[in-house]
Amino acid sequence: MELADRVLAGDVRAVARLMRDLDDDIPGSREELARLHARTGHARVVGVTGNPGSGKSTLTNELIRAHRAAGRTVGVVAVDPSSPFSGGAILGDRIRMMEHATDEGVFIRSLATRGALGGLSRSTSDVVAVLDAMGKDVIIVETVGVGQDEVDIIRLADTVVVVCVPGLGDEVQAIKAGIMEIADVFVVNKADREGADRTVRELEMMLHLRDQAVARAQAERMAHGHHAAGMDLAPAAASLDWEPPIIKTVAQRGEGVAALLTQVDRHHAHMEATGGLLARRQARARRGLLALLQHELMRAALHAAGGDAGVTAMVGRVLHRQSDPQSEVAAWLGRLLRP
Ligand SMILES: Nc1nc2c(ncn2[C@@H]2O[C@H](COP(=O)(O)OP(=O)(O)OP(=O)(O)O)[C@@H](O)[C@H]2O)c(=O)[nH]1
Ligand SMILES: [Mg+2]
Repeated sequence: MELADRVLAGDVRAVARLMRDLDDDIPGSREELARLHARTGHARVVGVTGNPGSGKSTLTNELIRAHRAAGRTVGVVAVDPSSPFSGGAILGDRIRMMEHATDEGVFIRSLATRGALGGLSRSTSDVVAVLDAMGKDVIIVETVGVGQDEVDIIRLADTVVVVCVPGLGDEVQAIKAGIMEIADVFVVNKADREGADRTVRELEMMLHLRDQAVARAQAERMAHGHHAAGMDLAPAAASLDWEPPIIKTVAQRGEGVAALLTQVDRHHAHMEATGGLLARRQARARRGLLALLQHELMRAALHAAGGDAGVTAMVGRVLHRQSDPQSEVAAWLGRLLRP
């Protein structure tokens, strides 16, 4: 039986093998993934993001438990960027999620940063696709919310949960930039600590400012009749028809997790009813297509250049003024398009 068929049959060893092959870019693994595509699109993808140590893994562990109690199967992708703050996170995640290791309804996969972060975003979407195809009802993607690359990863999700902790006004400021616009549900975890209510109020205030900014931007777009270009990669603007709820949790004790799950489910139902889910998945498919095209183009281009040695030869010619970059690239494109 082909690997893809074994994945569809729920064979966990085949699943692990395909994920590894995709990661290592083993020839044939992309074709296996392509064969799975028709069987994907059923899982709900939930992103859990927030600063290092905010309790994402502890919360994910509790979410797994709650989903399992509701009879849903769960896949988890824990993305560990090469952040100096989260050293050893993967080991920690393993330990924290150990209780689910023997549960057939749960599959957990950690991804470490290797090479470019753009690659990590592709690996993450590959893993999500495999988990989806093997029939997992819910897929949780845990990633540290710091840079643009992590924002790209979290945009794989249908629902984004942003985890904050009390007592860090600066932290709330820091998440404002990229993550704020993509948050569907806020969690103030470690609510057993002082200042949780103040953090809730700060978030409420920021949401209010955000609403005003979104309304202004929408009015401006209307006034200018602006339409997104076909290759536009910008995220869909936050919508005003969903007010992100703020949930206090003590993940360590499982407190507030039921309320969180209720809000995540409510968001999903809202997205389905309003067409937001389709729009988000459309944007995701577009990004995926373009990212794959870029990847394959670069691979083909490198091949057409004769590999690294060919590129080095071009660099030499440009460096020693025997040629210019424009002519080199024109000739290179010629070899790529008309081999
Ligand atoms: N007091 C308190 N501590 C918590 C709570 N939730 C998690 N922790 C602790 O916070 C620490 C970090 O928790 P993790 O779940 O590993 O946090 P994380 O966000 O996954 O961390 P990274 O993946 O390294 O970014 C651990 O020591 C947890 O036991 C909580 O509700 N209250
Ligand atoms: Mg973690």
